[in-house]
Amino acid sequence: MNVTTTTIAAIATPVGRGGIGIIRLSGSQALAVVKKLSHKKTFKHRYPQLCTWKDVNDEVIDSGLVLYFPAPASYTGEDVVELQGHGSPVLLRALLRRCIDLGCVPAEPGDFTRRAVENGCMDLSQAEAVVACIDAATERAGKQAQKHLAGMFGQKIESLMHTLTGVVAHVEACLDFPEEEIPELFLSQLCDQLKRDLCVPMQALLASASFGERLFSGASIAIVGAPNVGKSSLLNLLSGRERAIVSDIAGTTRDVLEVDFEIHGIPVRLVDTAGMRESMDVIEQEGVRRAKEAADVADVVVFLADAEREDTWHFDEPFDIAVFNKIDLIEPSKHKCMNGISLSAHTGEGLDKLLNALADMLGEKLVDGEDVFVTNERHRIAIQDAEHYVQAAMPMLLHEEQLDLAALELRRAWSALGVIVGVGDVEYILDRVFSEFCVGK
Ligand SMILES: Nc1nc2c(ncn2[C@@H]2O[C@H](COP(=O)(O)OP(=O)(O)O)[C@@H](O)[C@H]2O)c(=O)[nH]1
Ligand SMILES: [Mg+2]
Repeated sequence: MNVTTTTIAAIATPVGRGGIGIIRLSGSQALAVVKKLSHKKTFKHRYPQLCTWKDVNDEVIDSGLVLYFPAPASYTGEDVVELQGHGSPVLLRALLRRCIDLGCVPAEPGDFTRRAVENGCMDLSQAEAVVACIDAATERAGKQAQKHLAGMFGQKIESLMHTLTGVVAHVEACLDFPEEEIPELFLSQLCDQLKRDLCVPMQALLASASFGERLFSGASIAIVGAPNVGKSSLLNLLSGRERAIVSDIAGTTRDVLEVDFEIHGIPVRLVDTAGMRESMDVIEQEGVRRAKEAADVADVVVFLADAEREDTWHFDEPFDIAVFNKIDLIEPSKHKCMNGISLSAHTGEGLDKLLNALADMLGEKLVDGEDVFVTNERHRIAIQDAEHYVQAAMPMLLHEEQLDLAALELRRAWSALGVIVGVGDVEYILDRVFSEFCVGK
């Protein structure tokens, strides 16, 4: 159990006016504080009870529902009480002040979830998922965050750690009894197991990271190309609104224009740019400079050309996908001559193909069949580290005199993964080793 003795309190609903405003309390004094506040002696467990909350002069601050979750079956593992009052910032602040006067401490950001981790109600990856759920910009990101919150990612990591423990246990046994001959094949089988049960799944997880991380941090796509090829029309088509001015006057778009939308659930910032051309106009020149800059920092650069005008088919700067627009104007037989995606920003033909290609570029293909992805850099780096240590250990396993070094590398891999779920105790692995092995053998 947690050693923290303070009882924390905070307004749990967002700042501003709303139908309901919630204050949450957690700690051993939570119920005592609410009893004083409500002038009520008993609270049924997990049952909403209508109460009035009074200030020091016995005047009503607000009224609402009290919900009491006794320890340990609560969010934090401690006694938790929720006060569900009116969503008024003024009343909520007054109520919170009263809770503090009665002995609570104002909670720091993340304090409730931190206590949940400290009390073993969730692992660290689940705690991170709480934030991911709240921050998810698309439904698909939200669904992925829910899987992490349910512990599916943490369980995957723990199962990798469990496999590592087993292998380390075997290696340690060989080290502990050097006089005993190690059966031929035994170590190479361990090596195979490391590859099959650790490297392969870790590599699959790592492959999911580019998509998984973008699901939460978003991606940027820049549309570049000659003037008048239909860049602004494409931006409007993709975003579903008439965001950019479209005209047949070359040089209409001079500034960099951004629109947020989503592709297959990935939050995307789409950047429309000024057409690349030599211009005497200083404003347009600046537009072209900014267009190049936007392309430099974009995750994906779409080069748009006019299917009718071969002079727009060449582009000097690097790009990822070539798209030929205005195919509504040319004969279908000619579509084949163009090396890229054929599109009409006017009719929408070819849009699905373009969206699929963009999603592929953003890593969607790599998560095919994967249920849970790596969704943040911290997890990715930890898995990269673990994989690196396992790779280092494998050849050592094949040399008996390097077995102790192999065990060390594998323990490092274990610790690297432990960082994800919040266990960093190397003693733990040793306990496991001895609990799994009978010393007398
Ligand atoms: N027929 C046809 N015209 C298009 C298409 N896309 C854009 N246009 C026209 O091409 C001209 C230039 O379009 P715009 O989006 O402003 O091009 P930008 O300079 O690259 O941003 C406008 O007159 C558009 O109506 C298309 O798919 N088919
Ligand atoms: Mg334009």
